[in-house]
Parts: sequence; structure tokens; C-alpha cells
Amino acid sequence: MANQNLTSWVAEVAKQTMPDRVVWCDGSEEENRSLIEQMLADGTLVQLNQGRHPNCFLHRSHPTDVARTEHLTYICTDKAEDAGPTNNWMSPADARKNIGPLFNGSMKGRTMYVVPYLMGPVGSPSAKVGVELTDSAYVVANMRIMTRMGTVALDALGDSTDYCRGLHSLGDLSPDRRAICHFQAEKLIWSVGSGYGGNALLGKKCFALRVASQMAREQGWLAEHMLILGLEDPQGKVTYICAAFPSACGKTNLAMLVAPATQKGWRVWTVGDDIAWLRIGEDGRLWAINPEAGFFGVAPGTSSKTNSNALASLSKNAIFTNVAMTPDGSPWWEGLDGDPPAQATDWKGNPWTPTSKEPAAHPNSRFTAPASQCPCVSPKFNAPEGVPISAIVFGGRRARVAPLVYQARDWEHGVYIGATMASETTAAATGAVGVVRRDPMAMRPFCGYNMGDYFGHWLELGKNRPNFPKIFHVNWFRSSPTTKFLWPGFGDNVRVLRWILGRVNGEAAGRETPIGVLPTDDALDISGLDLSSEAMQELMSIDRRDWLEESDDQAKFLKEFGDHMPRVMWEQHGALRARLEA
Ligand code: O2Y
Ligand code: MN
Repeated sequence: MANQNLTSWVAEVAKQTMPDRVVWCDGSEEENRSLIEQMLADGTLVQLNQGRHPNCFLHRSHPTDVARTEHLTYICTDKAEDAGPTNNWMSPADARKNIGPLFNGSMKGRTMYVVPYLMGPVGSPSAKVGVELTDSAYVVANMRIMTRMGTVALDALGDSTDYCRGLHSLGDLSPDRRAICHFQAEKLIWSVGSGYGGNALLGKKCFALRVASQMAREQGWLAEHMLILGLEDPQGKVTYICAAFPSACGKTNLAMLVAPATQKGWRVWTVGDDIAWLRIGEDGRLWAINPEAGFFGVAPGTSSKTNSNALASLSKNAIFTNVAMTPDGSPWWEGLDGDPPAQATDWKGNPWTPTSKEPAAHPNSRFTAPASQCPCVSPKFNAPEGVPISAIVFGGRRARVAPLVYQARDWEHGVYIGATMASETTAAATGAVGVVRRDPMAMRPFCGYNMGDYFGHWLELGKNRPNFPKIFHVNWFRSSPTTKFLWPGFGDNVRVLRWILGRVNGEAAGRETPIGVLPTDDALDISGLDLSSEAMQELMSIDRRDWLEESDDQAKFLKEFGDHMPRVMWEQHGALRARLEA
């Protein structure tokens, strides 16, 4: 029996959007094959070399539709202050009046696909159902990779009304008629005018972060923009770590890290590369699931050197968006192994050679690939109970100020570190280089409510929880006047993870500093690295003047939230100042 609530909503939307056909997706192989054939025929997809890249296809998005559009993304709550200063706000009434009409007849001449999907492993108490109605077959094919899609989700839903509704229409793809609205009280998402990534695959940032963060607040859990990895020691014991980094900080690379040969017996297992849902277990620990089933990774810079596991993950059954194509039908992007091809077709479909002024692949070009294809996918990837988290790592890209690694003094201090996290912008992300942007817990674009209240939720959840994870901060990007990056990064980051693990187990040495606990001089294994003692000292240095300035800037940020900022955060700020001034 079809779910009555769902069938009524589908009928209501069809009446407004007027599609030629409504198709309920079951997620089967046959259904996917026929969608792919249809998209190859109508030009939505380009076939890649099926010998070298089995079942892989290329999509070129509209040239004005190549990234998430934060300025057109709204949190729709009755009161503006419930969205807070980091979100764009629109009242639900205004959204219905101003954005609603963009859906009128928007699916005429198109098919409306009903896409039921499950976020989280089948049978998990943490998993949640969403349903996306979309007029984009490309979205359906991507959702099939990124979520557990189709019958499995309808089975999980049964006749419940507890699901997140998402309505997506390509509209006319004009940026002037593009908006993404989150009606938080109703768990309803509207997205119109974009077919790209996080704007259109509504299970990802819209549901799993913006809507879910609001649900998590109400229900006593956390929906976070975090990777989840398992760190295996030489004895075979695996400890799980979550980490939150803003864009362009190597999150996917850390999630799939390959330890160098010198770190014998250490390895990383990937549970997730982008989103974690965390619940308190009966043992008082935080348990994490990855709500997603695939990776929507950035292609440029991905190579066998930077991330061989990502490269292996996308070797088959992958959809590429806005990458270049070589004459033999292989996907290509800047930073891929080997020399650039002598000629290629760029992301817009134009001829390209290495002398062309523009990059061949768009800097935000992407691959969508099933997580099951990742060589280091965790055996716990589908575990309904998830994995117990021992450490939470925050990080940012800072040329100065933040040392390579430090540990928070306690949970409240850790929440302060997460709340005041910042990263310097890169050319690829914004055009302006080196501007410090506060991005609390890497959730600035994704927290679906006032972030002052969000910090309060974190503080409340961790109260009197001795088994909660320890909190750390890392910075892989420290530089000096003579050296761009002092730390080698990539696989060698496992050395830092090992110190973190040592701290969790009470085994690694640390020294108290005004900002937290840093490794003692020989606590970090740097054997075999070409790292001078000066460089190491710089990596671990804390400049008091820099930090006083930093804490002033942190205070400016905290103030933006007015009465919503918990008193504890100000106490943490005062305590930091006092330690710096002592
Ligand atoms: O969602 C997009 O369109 C690109 S941004 C993105 C994609 C995958 C994972 N994370 C992000 C992000 O901005 O955090
Ligand atoms: Mn992300």
C-alpha cells in the first residue's frame, strides 16, 4: 500500500508543476540503465570510454550553475533571529509568495521523478527517510549513488509521515530565478533554478545538514559537517575520529589517507568524507553514522599522489560533472597524474590545449562515486549502530597563528575552539586569497538555525559526559617567510592522528599552553621527515601578539550572536585572554 501522506503530496506538487509524467523511482539497475540511455540520447550525459571507465559518464552543467549558491540559500522560520546572523532568512509566508510561483508549471514537458531515499545504513536507528521530487534525471542518477534510494527507502518509511520533503525543479536555470528554501518547521525543502550538487541533490547539504541540524537540536543529537575515519594501529585496533574542516582544507584526502611506508602498520578506514550524524549511545559515548552512500568529491587536484583511494573509487560507475575529456574519452582535470593531454574538450565542451588561458576542468568540477568502491571503505560503513567516536578534530587553513595540532582542555573549551574556527580563503574557493573567514565547526553555510543556539546545543549535549570524545585542532597549512607549507601533509598527517590517539589513550605527552595542550618536543613521530628543528619549532609556536589579535577577532564574531551566544562561550573567551595575558 502506498503511503497516503506521500501520494497526496506528490499529487499536490504535480498539480502545481504540471509535469507530462510522474515516475516513482525504485532504485533498480534497470531503471538506472534506462535513465542513462535517455540522458545519453538527449545530451544530458556524454559517454566516456567504456573500456577504460566502465559505466562512467560526463555531465556539463549550465555555465552559470557550477557551485552551491550560498547567497540564494534561505532558512525560512517565523522569526529572523531563529536563522541567526550567518544565514539568509526569509519568512515562510514570503517564500510561498515569492518563490512558490517559480514552481507553477515548471515541469511542463518534463518528467517528475519521485525519489525516495534513505540517509544512513539500512536498519540504523539513526537513519532517516527523505523524498525528493525532481524534474532532473541527472539528479536521480546522482541520488542513486549518494543515498540508499528507491524501494529500500519506501520500505523504511512504511506509512509514517516522518520524512523530509524536497521539491526540486530546474526551472529555467536562470540565476535570477534561483533559490533554495528550508522550511524548518515542516522539514520541507524547495530548490529551483539549479541542477548542481548541493543545490539539487537535496539529501546532502539541505537535508543531512540544514534540516537535520534543526531536528538534531530538537531530538538531542548532532548533524555535523564532518568526515569519519577509523585509525588502525599496528596491533589491528581501530579507533574512530570525526573531523570538521572548511572547504579546500583536504577533508576528503584525510578521510582516505594512505600512511607512508615509514608508518608501518598504521592505516585509515573511511566511514565518511563529508557528513556525520552523531548520537549518544547507551555507553555514554558519541556514535556516528555517515548518512551518505557515496562521495561528491572535487576532481581538480585528485591524483594517485594526493588521493589514490579517491581515484580508485571513481574508476567505474561514476558520474563526472564539468571535468574535461581527452580525445579517447577519458575524464581529465588539472592535477591528475601525468602530463596534460595535447588536446582535450574543456568543461564547456570547447576545444582545449595546454596553451589555453582557461583551465580545462572547472575548478569545482566533481565526481560522484559509490563509497563501496573505495579501497579503504570501512568494514563498519553499513553498520546500523555506527562507530564510537574517540576524538573530534577541528581544523582550518592558517598561514600563521594556529600551530600544527593542539588539544582542548575540556569539552567546553573544545566547543569554544570549534565555535571560533577560521580558515583563510583560497583562489579556487572565492577569488580573494588569504582572507580569514570564521567558519564555526565548518558549519557556517550548513547550520539550519541560529549558531549561538547551536553552540548552546553542543555545550548541553556534552555536559557531564566523561565518555565523550576529546577535542583537537589541526592546521596543515602553517607557513614561514621562506617556506609555503612547513608540514608535508597528506599521508604524513597520520603522525598527527597518532598523537591524537595517544592523547585519547593517555599515552602521548603534552604541554599546557595558553591555547591548549601541544605535543612535547619529542611526542610527535617525525622520524624520516625532511623537517628542520626550526621548521618544527615554527609549526608548534604560539605567538602571544598574534593570539591576542586573534582573540579580539573571535570576540567580534561571538558578539554578532547577541543574546543567543551562551555565557559559557564568553567565559571561555575571558579565560583564554587571561591565560594569554598571564
Ligand atoms: O555541493 C556542492 O555543490 C559543492 S560543495 C561540496 C560538495 C561536496 C561536499 N562538500 C561540499 C562543501 O562545500 O562543503
Ligand atoms: Mn562538505
